[in-house]
Amino acid sequence: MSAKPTPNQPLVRHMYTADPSAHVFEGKLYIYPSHDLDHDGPSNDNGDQYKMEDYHVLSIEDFDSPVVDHGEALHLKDIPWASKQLWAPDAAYKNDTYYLYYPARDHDGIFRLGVATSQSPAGPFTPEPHWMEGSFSIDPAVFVDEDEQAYLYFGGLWGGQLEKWQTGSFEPDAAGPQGEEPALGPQVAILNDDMLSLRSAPKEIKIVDENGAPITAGDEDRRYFEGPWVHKYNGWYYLSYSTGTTHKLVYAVSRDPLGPYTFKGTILTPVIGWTTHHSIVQFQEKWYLFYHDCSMSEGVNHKRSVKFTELSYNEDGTIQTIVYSEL
Ligand code: FUB
Repeated sequence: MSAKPTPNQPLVRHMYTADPSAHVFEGKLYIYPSHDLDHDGPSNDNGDQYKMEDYHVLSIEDFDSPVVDHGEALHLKDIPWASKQLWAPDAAYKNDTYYLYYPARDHDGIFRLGVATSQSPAGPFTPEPHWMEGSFSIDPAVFVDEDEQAYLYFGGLWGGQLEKWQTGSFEPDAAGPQGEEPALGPQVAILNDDMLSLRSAPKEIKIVDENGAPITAGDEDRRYFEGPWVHKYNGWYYLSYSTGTTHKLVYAVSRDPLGPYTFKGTILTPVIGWTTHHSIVQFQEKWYLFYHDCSMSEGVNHKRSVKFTELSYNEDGTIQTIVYSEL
């Protein structure tokens, strides 16, 4: 048990948590974060500092009750195909089953996406023996639409290896596009009804500006880096993500879950810490942004803490920018 959930304060203080994916299941708010570990190992652009080995599921019944840590929901040692780095997960519900989606490096050091199942949103989760065929890179986010069709969004640059898959196979030395070239978008795949496999090969999502021109690789304030999240509001699909090097959470909108998406603006200005990663959820009539920062560790990049804050829309459907320094 932890203290009551307080906006813009660490959700829990007994461990470091990051990359929160929040969902309402069975009337409660469930949060699926990464679990940051402390260590003295290297810190680099390859993400070696993010050494996570397990997942804990957190839940909030209401804002007057303590946050519950449901304990270890899945551990690296129980996943036959994975060697290290259980990075940002997500969860979904369908077929009377809860699904936990997660990235990890396989035994060749290549990031893949795995899935595990449970009868409870709190886990524990039983992993499938192999990664999801056709998957690669990191940061899975699953959106189940009103018609029950599920979509898997994923992908992250640099340590997340997205730029190494531009030919359709893994090219260890491949660099991403530069300057005026179109930036790489996240990937999307339609999931089969079993929620365990991809119906179609993943496709890149196009993100364009207000004139329909692709966001370019050099446009680091707007280009996709990692951490996709899709939610629906008033019939529009909102794709939000981290810009990586400029440390913003931004969003783009579309009438089609597969895109193209038109860039709209900034959701959250840079937090303390290099990474910024989020989810957006409606709970008890209000909308919330779950995010993380490194305030509890006074700026140590791999010791992060999940927080939440209220999120508001303008009448025209745009999201009001949240200024981190004012929180
Ligand atoms: O937590 C490890 C990685 O850092 C995530 O997968 C990225 O989104 C970034 O938050």
